[in-house]
Amino acid sequence: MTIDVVTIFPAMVEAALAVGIVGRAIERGSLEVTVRDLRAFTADRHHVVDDVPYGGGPGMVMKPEPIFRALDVIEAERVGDCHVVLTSPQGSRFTQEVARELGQHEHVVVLCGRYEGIDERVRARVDEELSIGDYVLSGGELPALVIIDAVARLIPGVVGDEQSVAEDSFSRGLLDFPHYTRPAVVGADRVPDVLLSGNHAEIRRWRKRESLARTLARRPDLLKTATLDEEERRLLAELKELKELKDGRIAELQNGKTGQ
Ligand code: 4FV
Repeated sequence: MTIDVVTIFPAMVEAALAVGIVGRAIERGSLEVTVRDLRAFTADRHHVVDDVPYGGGPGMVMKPEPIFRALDVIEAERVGDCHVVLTSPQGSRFTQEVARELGQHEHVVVLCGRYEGIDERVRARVDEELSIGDYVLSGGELPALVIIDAVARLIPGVVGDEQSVAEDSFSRGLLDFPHYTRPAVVGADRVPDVLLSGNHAEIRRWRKRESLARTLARRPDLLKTATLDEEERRLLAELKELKELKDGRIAELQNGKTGQ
């Protein structure tokens, strides 16, 4: 898989891609990432990439021609279909599922916006617009790095232990279970005994239960789409019952307090 990143801050992107799991994946050739400086595709001696907005208003807009030239060069270089992604708050939400789908493409190009955004005519060359969340950043580079990191982790061999990818949060649509490491005791905090038991069946069951409990408490929306096995469905039913009991008890106490 190749990923081309088009940005006016190549050093920012290169720095993040030089370290960690993604950095190692690129070193090993599991993933080829090429960072393109948008200014290299300008035709004027000041390498201008932005201009004032038609219709007035604050800020600047990214000019279309340098982006078109960059896409022309990249698409000419890459044999086969290039899937062009624009990172912007107007995009559809980036998720683990989208990361999986993006990983199916041979060539992905990520356009990083800056200023108020890009000239609307560029969108005719964009296959997919992605947002990493409902907030406004100063540039599309961080979203591009988020996307590259999530996609890279799904490439076989990039994350040391495949199992950990398979068990990753969201890979099965649930929040992750709690993790512990040495020492077993910190102050008054002990690691749950089950994790020290060596009983792997019990440990797996405990992790499933914790993952479900955390998802039920923090992201019940995820339970609608999560793929649960028989044991998880049973555990979830128990947890929901417990939760109803607890909520019922809390309501009683509150009514008791207000004397209703
Ligand atoms: C963004 C987001 C984001 C908007 C204007 C770049 C900035 C600037 N991209 N998810 N949230 N982009 O805020 O993807 O051009």
